[in-house]
Amino acid sequence: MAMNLTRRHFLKTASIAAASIPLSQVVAKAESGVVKAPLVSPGTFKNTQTAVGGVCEMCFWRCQLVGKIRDGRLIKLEGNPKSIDNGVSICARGNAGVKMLYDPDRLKYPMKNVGKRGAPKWQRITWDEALDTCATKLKAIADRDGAKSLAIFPHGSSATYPMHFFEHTVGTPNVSEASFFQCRGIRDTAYMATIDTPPNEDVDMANTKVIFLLGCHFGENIHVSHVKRYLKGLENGAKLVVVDPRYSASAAKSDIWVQIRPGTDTAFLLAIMNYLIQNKKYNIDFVEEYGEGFEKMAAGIKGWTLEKAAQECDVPAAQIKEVAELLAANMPNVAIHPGRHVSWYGNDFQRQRALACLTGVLGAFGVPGSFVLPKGPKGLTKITWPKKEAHEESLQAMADVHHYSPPGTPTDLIRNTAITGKPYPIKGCVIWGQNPIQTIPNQEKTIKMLEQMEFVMCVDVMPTDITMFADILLPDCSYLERYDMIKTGTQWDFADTQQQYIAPRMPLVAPGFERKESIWITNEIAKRMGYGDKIPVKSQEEGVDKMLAGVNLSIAQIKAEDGIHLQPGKDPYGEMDLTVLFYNEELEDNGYPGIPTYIPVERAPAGYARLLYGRSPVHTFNRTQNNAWLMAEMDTTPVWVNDKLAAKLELKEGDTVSLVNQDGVKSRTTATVKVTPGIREDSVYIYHGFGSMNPDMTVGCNKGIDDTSLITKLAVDPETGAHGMRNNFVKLVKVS
Ligand SMILES: Nc1nc2c(c(=O)[nH]1)N[C@H]1C(S)=C(S)[C@@H](COP(=O)(O)OP(=O)(O)OC[C@H]3O[C@@H](n4cnc5c(=O)[nH]c(N)nc54)[C@H](O)[C@@H]3O)O[C@H]1N2
Ligand SMILES: Nc1nc2c(c(=O)[nH]1)N[C@H]1C(S)=C(S)[C@@H](COP(=O)(O)OP(=O)(O)OC[C@H]3O[C@@H](n4cnc5c(=O)[nH]c(N)nc54)[C@H](O)[C@@H]3O)O[C@H]1N2
Ligand code: SF4
Ligand SMILES: [Mo]
Repeated sequence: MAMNLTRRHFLKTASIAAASIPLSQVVAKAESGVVKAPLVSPGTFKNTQTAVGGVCEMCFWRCQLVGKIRDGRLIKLEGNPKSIDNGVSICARGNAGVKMLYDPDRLKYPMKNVGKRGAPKWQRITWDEALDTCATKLKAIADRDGAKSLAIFPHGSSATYPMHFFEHTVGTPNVSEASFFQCRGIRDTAYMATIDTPPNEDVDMANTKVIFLLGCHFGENIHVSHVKRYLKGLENGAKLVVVDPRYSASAAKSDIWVQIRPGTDTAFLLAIMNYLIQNKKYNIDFVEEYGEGFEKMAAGIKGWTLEKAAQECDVPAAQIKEVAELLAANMPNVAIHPGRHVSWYGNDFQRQRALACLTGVLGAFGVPGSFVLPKGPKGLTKITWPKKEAHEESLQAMADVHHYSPPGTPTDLIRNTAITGKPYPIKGCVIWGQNPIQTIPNQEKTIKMLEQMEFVMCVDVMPTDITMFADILLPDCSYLERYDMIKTGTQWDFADTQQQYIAPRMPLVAPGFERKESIWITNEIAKRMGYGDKIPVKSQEEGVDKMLAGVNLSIAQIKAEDGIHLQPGKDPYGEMDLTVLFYNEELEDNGYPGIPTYIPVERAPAGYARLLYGRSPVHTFNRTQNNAWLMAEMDTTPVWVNDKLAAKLELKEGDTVSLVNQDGVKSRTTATVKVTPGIREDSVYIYHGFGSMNPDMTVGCNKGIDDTSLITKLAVDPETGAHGMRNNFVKLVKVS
């Protein structure tokens, strides 16, 4: 019951986000942007024209761009001056999109693997042969064992259209998006179980009195308009609380840095709430009006004294009290950030519930500086594949053992089913814009799953670790070469929200070589599998136009408006339609704690340190590892080692080390030590995304250490089935 409600609501709200449905366009001859008079001074870029309508996808924030074009080539990217989101600013990765576009190692033609999976030998083939092979193999498997014998691993805007084809129309339930099961799915469903809406990251940092970050490290984690909000808040004098075992870029700017013992954050949050409640320093009016089950939670967390949490979290009780007092003094204008990458320890749903409850205890909803839900444009036409009845005997049913699973199927369930063949075989695999080797814990298991497949197809822009496992490898257009999803939103600082924006992605240059867009690829496979009559749109361009028609706009109109349509917006503040479930009975009915509850995790065994990882400011996961400009900035990850630990291990700054984890897995590559008091003694830290093994990445192969290779132990979050990745421990082995 709870599960159904949750899932239905999730899908309902997710469809708001699906206003940003990705669509790709058909032909290699896509129009190469709209060339107009320069919007901004070309400066030293002489003889250039400005193409508008770019939307970045070096990460998933989708900043709006213009491109400087000379002789048909893109030479520079800039923020679109018309943008009320990122404005003229883009980050290092956004800038380096030019290098990705023209990377000589990029995929250029359809290829067939005549070697082995994992040790490929590539042979160029025609699109016809590639599409025929993909369709024939996938259809044969589905005809024999049912659609449930196919799995799809999608990510990014080019993957949504094919994902809907395989999920809705072909009918496979085995769909696993990295953004849910390895990233923010837990956050979304935990907030839904508390306030019935997923949070996004729209917490109003620009206008707040206190910014509260738990494991978010802005400045290293970069989403331009979000970082602008954060910096504006700091400029305006907001106090900053950062809870992080590491002296992160945010910790460096903080007023209070809580150097917490990893995995214990829920205890910290419960102690803050308990202190506020016991001392009547919470938002009594708000709780009475909007809260449900408050007394039950208050009674249940009574044992969480400052002293008990101090011991568990290894931080001073006085510091926990200081944080609580700061929040109480400034409530309700406090910004409790909900986080984004929250799949940490397998106890994460409870921590996210605690964050949402803390927001409720402070009444920090709907007022300036608090949790707000900015009202963006509505009414874009949805484009989707027709739905087939779901299989009864499906993994989705198994996924419902995790009653608060985000949409799709937990990745590990797909892997287990594929490897054991139980309750059914999974023999065909489609990977579209995801790199499961680098981003899903336990590589050995992922490889086992791939090895037992009868057919694996992969659609990507670069040769990466996952593309080595494809039988057929197809070259996608990049985000700079295609029409695509529509980015919508409101003014970034909420100060002047009379404005909303609608910005569809338009190509800045024509696709090179034989690269094709995902709608074309999907439709050609669909026709060959016998679904030609179900195709919803013929091309990306047609799709974008159709979506825009819902709000009486068109591509032509948007081009005339320099790539971004602006319209009057709505006040983001004001009363919210809200109930805060401090105690959630449905959770309890499904066998989970009804109030937010701390579940301890294993500590590092003697001689080992916990492996922590996070964002590098100049890379996006693994996807930028072959980018020459970004690798010139940072081509390896240092290993952060606490100074006391380093002294014990006789390690010096700059020493070269390998890492060996608790299961004896040794990093394939090495990295150098950074000695610092800015990391706890029980942990080491590396940047995620390094250590690629594909030799076709001539810039990025074997640079730095791959964190995922050392994450062999998987923690499954019971409520969601998402994967905790920070329960692995490593030894440092000095390399002479
Ligand atoms: N160990 C570890 N694992 C993690 C994380 C971590 O910090 N550490 N972070 C987690 C998080 S928060 C997330 S969101 C996920 C991200 O997980 P992924 O999305 O798997 O991450 P990427 O490394 O970006 O891999 C994406 C793949 O898409 C390809 N690609 C890029 N652009 C396009 C395009 O336009 N079309 C197509 N078809 N392909 C394209 C890239 O070349 C790459 O092969 O990883 C999660 N996993
Ligand atoms: N430059 C850049 N920016 C990005 C991305 C990128 O790839 N590159 N990816 C984007 C995406 S998809 C996501 S999801 C976000 C992810 O960004 P975040 O949500 O900020 O997640 P991580 O980078 O994984 O966060 C790592 C931080 O958590 C801390 N930490 C580790 N263990 C614990 C713990 O037990 N408790 C606490 N309190 N802290 C802990 C680490 O020390 C580190 O500072 O970044 C987005 N922004
Ligand atoms: S934050 Fe940077 S990489 Fe991400 S979309 Fe914006 S400019 Fe691109
Ligand atoms: Mo993410």
